[in-house]
Amino acid sequence: MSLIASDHFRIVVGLGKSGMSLVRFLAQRGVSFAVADTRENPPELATLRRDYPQVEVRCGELDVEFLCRADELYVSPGLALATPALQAAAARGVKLSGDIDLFARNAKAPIVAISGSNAKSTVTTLVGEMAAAAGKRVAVGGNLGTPALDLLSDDIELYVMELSSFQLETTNQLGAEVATVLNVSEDHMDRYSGLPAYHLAKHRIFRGARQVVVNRQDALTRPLMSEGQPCWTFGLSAPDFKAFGLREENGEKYLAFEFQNLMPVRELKVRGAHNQANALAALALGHAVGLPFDAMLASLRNFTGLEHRCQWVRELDGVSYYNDSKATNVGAALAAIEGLGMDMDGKLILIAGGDGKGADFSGLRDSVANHCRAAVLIGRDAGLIADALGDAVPQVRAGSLDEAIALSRSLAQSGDAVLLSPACASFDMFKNYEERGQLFARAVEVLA
Ligand code: N21
Repeated sequence: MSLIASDHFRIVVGLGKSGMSLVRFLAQRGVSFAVADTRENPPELATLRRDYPQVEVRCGELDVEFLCRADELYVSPGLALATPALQAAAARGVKLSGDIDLFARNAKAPIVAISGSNAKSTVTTLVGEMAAAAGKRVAVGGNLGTPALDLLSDDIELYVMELSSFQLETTNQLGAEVATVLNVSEDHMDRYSGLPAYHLAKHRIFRGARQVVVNRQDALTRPLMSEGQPCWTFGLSAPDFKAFGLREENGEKYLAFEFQNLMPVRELKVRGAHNQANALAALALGHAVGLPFDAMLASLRNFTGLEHRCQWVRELDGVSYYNDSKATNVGAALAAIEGLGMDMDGKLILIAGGDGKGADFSGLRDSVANHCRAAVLIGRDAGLIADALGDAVPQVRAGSLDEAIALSRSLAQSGDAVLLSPACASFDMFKNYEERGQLFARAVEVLA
């Protein structure tokens, strides 16, 4: 049974992947709706016209009068809520919502909700694998993989959802069983007025949450809580009550819960302090929804990391090549530079650049100075990164990814690693970060 009254009219604004999932959901439930997109030829238009020829579609500049025919707009994460036509409709009483709001209203199983500037895909995947290992019928998706509405099914016992700040902006009530913002560092400054607005969007994930998980090392992840609301924490320090962290015993580091060691850190197949924090965050979330430790630890032991996330590609002439195309902001690139840099004797050749989304790149400078031999800069904002790095390391500009790889190869010495960790979105040169990563890996694999 749908919770939507069928005498209402809705408009799906933005016809991307989640827009199409909204179309399928609304059509299936007999809700009357139309579709709008600011682009003349949105990506899913052909699919829509083929599968739903009766649905009215308006492409091009948004028409406020048209939008005001709806009582609710489902706004795409690709469209800024500040768009004047959306604000005008809202001022005239039209409700702004999104696919996650609709998902939350219709989900009948507990939701684990995960946001953050970085590592949300990794932690979401981990919690999903932990739940599956524990024998739960689990659905995993949202910002990664399958759009939220396509996951809805009465068979599902647990939803594990990755949610972006853009998705959360249009989410009025989530009501997660447990919610977390893993970390907050600057991103998407082309869409937000500053860090406060971005932070505010992310913290909507806590609306109606029964339990929360907090990062002890990042105060910006801490929500306002009601008295008695269960709060679990994670961090690299030794854990106290209701906390996950690291403990050392006889020179061996352990993942630990409260005063109990769970597993030696060396049994993880993924390296670096940030990956230990990710494992601890996943344990905290899984524990909050009652997953047993044995299943969770087995999943952690098996996990080898995500595609395009600091992924080893090959070794050539004593130089390892890593694809970290998923690093679309400064915080992610820092985690990779620190994580890899700490672990090796040689130095890194960093390939960075692209669409910086208005970022301040000065945070890269110290880590690059400490761990890199050189920086090879690509894309639209190469100049901004060059200025921010200053004389931290020698730097060169490349006109293409292939040229960047060739230059990196010539700069690297045996024992070094070449790391594609752009700290930028890819949209100035590629379809998305996946394409950027695939082209990097392919080009590296065929080096003679
Ligand atoms: O892949 C990369 O290199 C960068 C990823 C980032 O920087 O984090 N992702 O900006 C936001 C929304 C992002 C990615 C996907 C989406 C959802 C879209 C849907 C509609 C994207 C754009 C639109 C555009 S809708 C409309 N008019 C990078 C438009 C619309 O122009 S992200 O967070 O009506 O997919």
